[in-house]
Amino acid sequence: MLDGKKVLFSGMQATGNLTIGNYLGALKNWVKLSDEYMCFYGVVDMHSITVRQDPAELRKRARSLMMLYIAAGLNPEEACIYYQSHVSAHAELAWILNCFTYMGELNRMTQFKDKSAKHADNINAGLFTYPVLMAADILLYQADVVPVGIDQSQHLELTRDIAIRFNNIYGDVFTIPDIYLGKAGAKIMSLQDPTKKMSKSDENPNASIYLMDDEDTVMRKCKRAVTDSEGIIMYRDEQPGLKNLIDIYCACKDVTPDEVVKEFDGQGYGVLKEAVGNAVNDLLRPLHDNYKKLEQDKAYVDQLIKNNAEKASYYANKTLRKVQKKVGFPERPR
Ligand code: ATP
Ligand code: LTN
Repeated sequence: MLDGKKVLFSGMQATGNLTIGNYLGALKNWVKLSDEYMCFYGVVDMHSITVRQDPAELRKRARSLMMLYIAAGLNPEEACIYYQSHVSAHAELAWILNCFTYMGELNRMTQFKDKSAKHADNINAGLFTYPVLMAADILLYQADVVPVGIDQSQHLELTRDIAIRFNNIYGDVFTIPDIYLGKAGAKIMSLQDPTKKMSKSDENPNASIYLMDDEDTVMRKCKRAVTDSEGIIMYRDEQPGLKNLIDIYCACKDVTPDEVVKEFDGQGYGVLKEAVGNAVNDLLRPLHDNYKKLEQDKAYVDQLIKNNAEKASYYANKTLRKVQKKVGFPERPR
């Protein structure tokens, strides 16, 4: 709780172009929950450098991500949308929490295993302690709820464990956060390999629909999506490509898989693919319009960046000071 309101925290890395997986799994829920909570949304640029980045590109992507948050429907005057690197408390709390996290716990993280396999030439300590920085993000704001895709649930569990461990030693310092998973869209799969998660860092551009793809590209990618040779529209694990298309349709239209199967009963895959393409385009159209407007208004975005960094720092520092005191750091002279 902060100022008497329940708190929501979430964030995304400024790596690569956002996909509809990011949107349906995370952003869409952020927008939906915005009114109920006091919200903090980080552009987690400090997490991004766990994988080597081109500096100019990272700066550009971070700004673009911030604008996408707003274009997707978050109100930046209500929700605190900010760059993680502008709030130094994240790094400071992460250090402290590192001292309350075990190597064995971090060794079990599947994202670390996946990313170190993918970036074998750069298995850096930041990649290993990534989840601790994520725990710091969440715990700094005393978040009650964290809406993320299902792939982040292991990190959330670890965050809870660290917070509980800390509270057991020092008393009630941190709120123990709950994960929030949306009903549909928590795991959108690759269009080219439906056994793999759709990911913004996939090398095959046809595997993902990017939020900034134009309408023709979206339709083309949907039509080319890998399905199967059964030819019957059903929602089951044995037809993963089809299941994924139905999941995308459900998440876009807020309908259930049963309803979709009924709607397309007896029709070919082509009809469903086209309907999915249209559903995605309907969803992306307003986002594209809003994004274009924001691009024109540099001063407005700059001002938000400044104001929100101050707002986030204010709340983050409150928790940080409390933690520093608890662990025994000397008081700061006033
Ligand atoms: P990368 O490929 O760089 O690891 P990513 O596409 O997996 O990135 P993240 O930045 O790790 O995306 O995730 C941002 C948010 O989007 C997280 O809440 C994550 O759970 C969610 N998310 C990412 N991919 C998907 C997906 N395919 N389906 C549902 N949610 C997803
Ligand atoms: N690891 C997350 C991004 C992230 C995050 C967070 C999400 C960093 N800090 C705090 C929720 C809360 C990911 O999506 N890959």
